[in-house]
Amino acid sequence: MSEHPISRFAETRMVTLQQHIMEQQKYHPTATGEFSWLLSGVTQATKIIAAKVRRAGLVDILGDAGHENVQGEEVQKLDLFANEILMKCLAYRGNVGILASEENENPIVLHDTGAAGRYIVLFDPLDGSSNIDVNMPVGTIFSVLERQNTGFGPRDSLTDILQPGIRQRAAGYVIYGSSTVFVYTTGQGVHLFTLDPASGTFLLHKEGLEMPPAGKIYSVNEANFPDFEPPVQNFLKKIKSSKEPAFTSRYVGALVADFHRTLLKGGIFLYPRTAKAPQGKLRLLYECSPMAFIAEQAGGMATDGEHRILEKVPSSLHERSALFIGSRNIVEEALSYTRGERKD
Ligand code: AHM
Ligand code: MG
Repeated sequence: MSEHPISRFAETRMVTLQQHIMEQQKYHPTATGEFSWLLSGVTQATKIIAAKVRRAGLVDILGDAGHENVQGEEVQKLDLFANEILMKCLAYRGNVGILASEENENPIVLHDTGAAGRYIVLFDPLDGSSNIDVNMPVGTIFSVLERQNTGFGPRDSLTDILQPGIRQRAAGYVIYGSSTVFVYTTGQGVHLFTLDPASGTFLLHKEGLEMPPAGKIYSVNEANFPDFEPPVQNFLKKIKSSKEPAFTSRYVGALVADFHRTLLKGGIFLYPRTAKAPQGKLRLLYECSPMAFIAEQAGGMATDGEHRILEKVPSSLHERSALFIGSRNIVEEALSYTRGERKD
Protein backbone atom coordinates (compact mmCIF):
# COMPACT_ATOMS: atom_id res chain seq x y z
CA MET A 1 0.00 0.00 0.00
CA SER A 2 1.47 3.37 -0.89
CA GLU A 3 2.18 5.84 1.89
CA HIS A 4 -0.42 8.56 2.30
CA PRO A 5 1.24 11.76 1.06
CA ILE A 6 0.08 13.79 4.06
CA SER A 7 2.35 11.80 6.44
CA ARG A 8 5.38 12.85 4.41
CA PHE A 9 4.32 16.49 4.73
CA ALA A 10 3.68 16.12 8.46
CA GLU A 11 7.23 14.86 9.01
CA THR A 12 8.69 17.95 7.44
CA ARG A 13 6.23 20.50 8.77
CA MET A 14 7.42 24.06 8.64
CA VAL A 15 6.80 25.95 11.87
CA THR A 16 7.00 29.71 11.88
CA LEU A 17 8.04 31.63 14.96
CA GLN A 18 4.56 33.09 15.30
CA GLN A 19 2.98 29.64 15.19
CA HIS A 20 5.48 28.39 17.74
CA ILE A 21 4.75 31.21 20.16
CA MET A 22 1.02 30.51 19.83
CA GLU A 23 1.60 26.81 20.48
CA GLN A 24 3.65 27.63 23.58
CA GLN A 25 0.50 29.12 25.07
CA LYS A 26 -0.63 25.64 26.02
CA TYR A 27 1.90 25.84 28.88
CA HIS A 28 0.20 28.97 30.16
CA PRO A 29 -3.48 28.05 30.47
CA THR A 30 -4.48 31.56 31.47
CA ALA A 31 -2.75 33.10 28.47
CA THR A 32 -4.97 35.31 26.39
CA GLY A 33 -2.75 35.67 23.34
CA GLU A 34 -1.59 39.16 24.29
CA PHE A 35 1.87 37.82 25.09
CA SER A 36 2.18 36.43 21.55
CA TRP A 37 1.10 39.83 20.30
CA LEU A 38 3.95 41.42 22.26
CA LEU A 39 6.59 39.00 20.94
CA SER A 40 5.41 39.53 17.40
CA GLY A 41 6.44 43.18 17.90
CA VAL A 42 9.98 42.01 18.61
CA THR A 43 10.08 39.75 15.55
CA GLN A 44 8.70 42.48 13.32
CA ALA A 45 11.35 44.94 14.53
CA THR A 46 14.25 42.51 14.22
CA LYS A 47 13.33 41.66 10.63
CA ILE A 48 13.51 45.35 9.78
CA ILE A 49 16.83 45.72 11.63
CA ALA A 50 18.21 42.62 9.85
CA ALA A 51 17.41 44.17 6.47
CA LYS A 52 19.10 47.44 7.45
CA VAL A 53 22.20 45.69 8.82
CA ARG A 54 22.54 43.77 5.53
CA ARG A 55 22.81 47.08 3.69
CA ALA A 56 25.20 48.73 6.16
CA GLY A 57 28.31 48.02 4.06
CA LEU A 58 26.72 49.63 1.00
CA VAL A 59 26.67 53.04 2.62
CA ASP A 60 30.21 53.84 1.47
CA ILE A 61 29.33 52.83 -2.06
CA LEU A 62 25.92 54.47 -2.20
CA GLY A 63 26.48 57.37 0.19
CA ASP A 64 27.33 60.93 -0.86
CA ALA A 65 30.90 61.24 -2.20
CA GLY A 66 32.94 63.60 -0.06
CA HIS A 67 30.65 63.19 2.92
CA GLU A 68 32.94 62.97 5.91
CA ASN A 69 33.17 59.85 7.99
CA VAL A 70 30.13 58.30 6.35
CA GLN A 71 30.77 54.86 7.75
CA GLY A 72 31.33 56.03 11.29
CA GLU A 73 28.17 58.07 11.15
CA GLU A 74 26.16 55.19 9.79
CA VAL A 75 27.41 52.80 12.46
CA GLN A 76 26.15 55.23 15.05
CA LYS A 77 22.92 55.68 13.16
CA LEU A 78 22.31 51.95 13.06
CA ASP A 79 22.29 51.84 16.86
CA LEU A 80 19.69 54.58 16.93
CA PHE A 81 17.76 53.08 14.04
CA ALA A 82 17.51 49.71 15.82
CA ASN A 83 16.41 51.46 18.98
CA GLU A 84 13.72 53.45 17.22
CA ILE A 85 12.34 50.50 15.31
CA LEU A 86 12.01 48.42 18.46
CA MET A 87 10.32 51.32 20.22
CA LYS A 88 7.92 51.84 17.31
CA CYS A 89 7.03 48.17 16.90
CA LEU A 90 6.41 47.70 20.62
CA ALA A 91 4.92 50.99 21.69
CA TYR A 92 1.56 50.58 19.98
CA ARG A 93 0.99 47.15 21.47
CA GLY A 94 -1.32 48.17 24.27
CA ASN A 95 -0.07 45.49 26.62
CA VAL A 96 3.44 46.99 26.82
CA GLY A 97 3.59 49.43 29.71
CA ILE A 98 7.29 50.26 29.86
CA LEU A 99 10.15 50.14 27.37
CA ALA A 100 13.74 50.39 28.52
CA SER A 101 16.79 50.37 26.30
CA GLU A 102 20.55 50.60 26.57
CA GLU A 103 20.24 53.68 24.36
CA ASN A 104 17.93 55.62 26.71
CA GLU A 105 18.93 56.84 30.11
CA ASN A 106 15.41 56.58 31.49
CA PRO A 107 12.65 54.07 30.84
CA ILE A 108 9.81 55.09 28.55
CA VAL A 109 6.53 54.73 30.34
CA LEU A 110 3.64 54.16 27.95
CA HIS A 111 0.88 53.36 30.42
CA ASP A 112 1.15 54.68 33.91
CA THR A 113 -2.21 53.91 35.45
CA GLY A 114 -4.86 51.23 35.30
CA ALA A 115 -4.61 47.65 34.16
CA ALA A 116 -3.18 48.33 30.67
CA GLY A 117 0.49 47.92 29.95
CA ARG A 118 1.07 44.73 31.84
CA TYR A 119 4.50 44.01 30.35
CA ILE A 120 7.92 45.61 30.48
CA VAL A 121 10.32 45.07 27.60
CA LEU A 122 14.01 45.78 28.12
CA PHE A 123 16.50 45.57 25.29
CA ASP A 124 19.95 46.17 23.92
CA PRO A 125 18.94 47.18 20.40
CA LEU A 126 22.29 46.60 18.67
CA ASP A 127 24.73 44.67 20.78
CA GLY A 128 28.36 44.65 19.60
CA SER A 129 27.75 47.61 17.30
CA SER A 130 31.48 48.28 16.85
CA ASN A 131 31.45 45.10 14.72
CA ILE A 132 29.31 46.72 12.02
CA ASP A 133 32.10 48.47 10.14
CA VAL A 134 34.13 45.24 9.88
CA ASN A 135 31.28 43.02 8.74
CA MET A 136 31.16 40.97 11.91
CA PRO A 137 28.00 39.78 13.69
CA VAL A 138 25.84 42.04 15.82
CA GLY A 139 22.57 41.34 17.57
CA THR A 140 19.53 42.42 19.55
CA ILE A 141 18.90 41.16 23.09
CA PHE A 142 15.52 41.41 24.86
CA SER A 143 13.94 40.57 28.18
CA VAL A 144 10.24 40.63 29.12
CA LEU A 145 9.03 41.22 32.67
CA GLU A 146 5.53 41.56 34.04
CA ARG A 147 4.58 44.54 36.15
CA GLN A 148 4.09 43.55 39.74
CA ASN A 149 1.66 46.24 40.71
CA THR A 150 -1.32 45.93 38.41
CA GLY A 151 -3.78 47.81 40.61
CA PHE A 152 -5.25 51.16 39.70
CA GLY A 153 -3.52 54.41 40.47
CA PRO A 154 -0.03 55.61 39.47
CA ARG A 155 2.75 53.08 39.53
CA ASP A 156 6.40 53.42 40.30
CA SER A 157 7.93 52.32 37.01
CA LEU A 158 11.47 51.84 38.31
CA THR A 159 10.32 49.55 41.11
CA ASP A 160 8.45 47.54 38.49
CA ILE A 161 11.60 47.24 36.37
CA LEU A 162 14.08 46.34 39.09
CA GLN A 163 13.11 42.69 39.36
CA PRO A 164 15.51 39.75 39.51
CA GLY A 165 15.97 37.83 36.25
CA ILE A 166 14.21 34.81 37.68
CA ARG A 167 10.94 36.70 37.14
CA GLN A 168 11.48 37.10 33.40
CA ARG A 169 8.47 35.97 31.39
CA ALA A 170 10.52 35.65 28.22
CA ALA A 171 13.99 36.42 26.92
CA GLY A 172 15.77 36.11 23.65
CA TYR A 173 18.18 37.47 21.14
CA VAL A 174 18.60 37.84 17.42
CA ILE A 175 21.98 37.46 15.79
CA TYR A 176 22.51 39.23 12.48
CA GLY A 177 25.27 36.94 11.25
CA SER A 178 25.83 34.84 8.14
CA SER A 179 22.13 34.16 8.61
CA THR A 180 19.66 35.88 10.92
CA VAL A 181 18.78 33.67 13.86
CA PHE A 182 16.15 34.23 16.57
CA VAL A 183 16.54 32.38 19.89
CA TYR A 184 13.95 32.64 22.64
CA THR A 185 12.62 31.09 25.81
CA THR A 186 9.45 31.57 27.82
CA GLY A 187 10.66 29.13 30.46
CA GLN A 188 9.74 26.02 28.45
CA GLY A 189 13.08 25.32 26.81
CA VAL A 190 15.09 27.23 24.25
CA HIS A 191 14.06 27.40 20.62
CA LEU A 192 15.99 28.55 17.58
CA PHE A 193 14.63 29.96 14.32
CA THR A 194 16.35 31.02 11.12
CA LEU A 195 15.08 33.85 8.94
CA ASP A 196 14.23 32.77 5.43
CA PRO A 197 15.16 35.94 3.54
CA ALA A 198 13.00 35.01 0.56
CA SER A 199 9.74 34.84 2.52
CA GLY A 200 10.76 37.08 5.43
CA THR A 201 9.69 34.35 7.87
CA PHE A 202 11.51 32.95 10.87
CA LEU A 203 11.34 29.15 10.56
CA LEU A 204 11.90 26.68 13.38
CA HIS A 205 15.36 25.19 13.21
CA LYS A 206 15.85 23.60 16.64
CA GLU A 207 13.38 23.08 19.46
CA GLY A 208 14.39 22.35 23.06
CA LEU A 209 18.01 23.23 22.47
CA GLU A 210 20.48 21.85 25.02
CA MET A 211 23.85 23.36 25.73
CA PRO A 212 26.61 20.72 25.84
CA PRO A 213 27.41 20.06 29.53
CA ALA A 214 31.12 20.57 28.82
CA GLY A 215 33.07 22.24 26.06
CA LYS A 216 36.52 23.14 24.82
CA ILE A 217 36.12 26.81 24.00
CA TYR A 218 36.80 29.68 26.35
CA SER A 219 35.87 33.19 25.34
CA VAL A 220 37.28 36.26 27.05
CA ASN A 221 38.97 39.55 26.18
CA GLU A 222 42.53 38.35 26.90
CA ALA A 223 43.88 41.91 26.79
CA ASN A 224 42.21 42.45 30.15
CA PHE A 225 44.07 39.54 31.76
CA PRO A 226 46.45 41.68 33.86
CA ASP A 227 43.41 43.51 35.23
CA PHE A 228 41.49 40.40 36.31
CA GLU A 229 41.39 39.42 39.97
CA PRO A 230 43.86 36.61 40.89
CA PRO A 231 41.19 33.86 41.15
CA VAL A 232 40.06 34.58 37.58
CA GLN A 233 43.67 34.65 36.38
CA ASN A 234 44.26 31.30 38.08
CA PHE A 235 41.16 29.80 36.47
CA LEU A 236 42.30 30.96 33.04
CA LYS A 237 45.83 29.65 33.57
CA LYS A 238 44.36 26.32 34.59
CA ILE A 239 42.15 25.87 31.53
CA LYS A 240 44.91 27.02 29.20
CA SER A 241 47.24 24.36 30.55
CA SER A 242 44.54 21.65 30.53
CA LYS A 243 45.35 18.65 28.32
CA GLU A 244 42.03 16.85 28.67
CA PRO A 245 40.24 18.61 27.20
CA ALA A 246 42.68 20.88 25.39
CA PHE A 247 40.97 24.28 25.22
CA THR A 248 40.85 26.67 22.33
CA SER A 249 39.92 30.35 22.42
CA ARG A 250 37.36 32.37 20.44
CA TYR A 251 36.32 35.99 20.99
CA VAL A 252 34.07 37.98 18.66
CA GLY A 253 33.56 40.94 21.00
CA ALA A 254 29.77 40.88 20.62
CA LEU A 255 28.02 39.14 23.50
CA VAL A 256 25.27 37.86 21.23
CA ALA A 257 27.77 36.10 18.96
CA ASP A 258 30.03 34.81 21.72
CA PHE A 259 27.03 33.54 23.68
CA HIS A 260 25.42 31.97 20.62
CA ARG A 261 28.54 29.95 19.92
CA THR A 262 28.73 28.92 23.58
CA LEU A 263 25.08 27.82 23.52
CA LEU A 264 25.64 25.60 20.50
CA LYS A 265 29.16 24.31 21.09
CA GLY A 266 29.54 24.51 24.87
CA GLY A 267 32.40 26.08 26.80
CA ILE A 268 32.48 29.34 28.71
CA PHE A 269 32.16 33.06 28.01
CA LEU A 270 33.40 35.37 30.72
CA TYR A 271 33.51 39.10 31.23
CA PRO A 272 34.88 39.46 34.76
CA ARG A 273 35.35 42.61 36.79
CA THR A 274 38.41 44.64 35.82
CA ALA A 275 40.14 47.67 37.31
CA LYS A 276 38.47 49.76 34.58
CA ALA A 277 35.06 48.13 35.04
CA PRO A 278 34.93 47.25 38.75
CA GLN A 279 31.32 46.02 38.54
CA GLY A 280 31.90 44.25 35.20
CA LYS A 281 31.09 45.75 31.81
CA LEU A 282 27.89 44.03 30.73
CA ARG A 283 24.46 45.26 31.77
CA LEU A 284 22.53 43.11 34.18
CA LEU A 285 18.96 43.73 33.03
CA TYR A 286 19.21 43.51 29.26
CA GLU A 287 22.44 41.61 28.61
CA CYS A 288 23.29 39.25 31.50
CA SER A 289 19.79 38.31 32.70
CA PRO A 290 18.25 37.34 29.36
CA MET A 291 21.33 35.32 28.41
CA ALA A 292 21.30 33.67 31.86
CA PHE A 293 17.63 32.70 31.43
CA ILE A 294 18.42 31.12 28.07
CA ALA A 295 21.57 29.40 29.38
CA GLU A 296 19.71 27.85 32.33
CA GLN A 297 16.79 26.78 30.17
CA ALA A 298 19.31 25.00 27.93
CA GLY A 299 20.92 23.24 30.92
CA GLY A 300 23.82 25.69 31.29
CA MET A 301 24.74 28.08 34.07
CA ALA A 302 25.34 31.80 34.64
CA THR A 303 26.95 33.52 37.60
CA ASP A 304 28.76 36.73 38.44
CA GLY A 305 31.44 34.72 40.23
CA GLU A 306 29.53 34.79 43.51
CA HIS A 307 25.81 34.79 42.82
CA ARG A 308 23.48 33.22 40.31
CA ILE A 309 22.74 35.94 37.75
CA LEU A 310 18.99 35.25 37.80
CA GLU A 311 18.77 35.94 41.54
CA LYS A 312 20.53 39.29 41.47
CA VAL A 313 18.17 42.12 42.36
CA PRO A 314 19.11 45.18 40.31
CA SER A 315 19.31 48.55 41.99
CA SER A 316 19.43 50.65 38.83
CA LEU A 317 18.31 50.33 35.23
CA HIS A 318 21.77 50.28 33.65
CA GLU A 319 23.53 48.34 36.41
CA ARG A 320 26.54 46.31 35.30
CA SER A 321 27.60 42.86 36.35
CA ALA A 322 30.44 40.41 35.90
CA LEU A 323 29.38 37.39 33.86
CA PHE A 324 30.54 33.77 33.67
CA ILE A 325 28.17 31.84 31.43
CA GLY A 326 28.16 28.55 29.60
CA SER A 327 28.39 24.81 30.10
CA ARG A 328 27.59 23.72 33.62
CA ASN A 329 30.87 21.82 34.23
CA ILE A 330 33.15 24.63 33.27
CA VAL A 331 31.18 27.43 34.91
CA GLU A 332 31.24 25.37 38.11
CA GLU A 333 35.00 25.07 37.74
CA ALA A 334 35.31 28.85 37.34
CA LEU A 335 33.17 29.27 40.47
CA SER A 336 35.46 27.00 42.48
CA TYR A 337 38.20 29.58 41.81
CA THR A 338 36.18 32.73 42.33
CA ARG A 339 34.78 31.33 45.60
CA GLY A 340 38.28 30.59 46.78
CA GLU A 341 37.88 26.81 46.93
CA ARG A 342 40.73 26.31 44.45
CA LYS A 343 43.89 28.31 43.91
CA ASP A 344 46.14 26.02 41.79
P1 AHM B 1 27.61 47.25 23.48
O1 AHM B 1 26.29 46.77 24.00
O2 AHM B 1 27.79 48.72 23.63
O3 AHM B 1 27.90 46.77 22.12
O4 AHM B 1 28.76 46.66 24.48
C1 AHM B 1 28.71 45.37 24.96
C2 AHM B 1 29.75 44.53 24.25
C3 AHM B 1 29.38 43.08 24.30
O5 AHM B 1 28.63 42.74 23.17
C4 AHM B 1 30.71 42.40 24.29
O6 AHM B 1 30.66 41.14 24.92
C5 AHM B 1 31.58 43.36 25.04
O7 AHM B 1 30.96 44.63 24.94
C6 AHM B 1 32.95 43.45 24.47
O8 AHM B 1 33.71 44.31 25.26
P2 AHM B 1 35.28 44.49 25.05
O9 AHM B 1 35.45 45.25 23.79
O10 AHM B 1 35.71 45.25 26.26
O11 AHM B 1 35.89 43.12 24.98
MG1 MG C 1 25.43 45.13 24.39
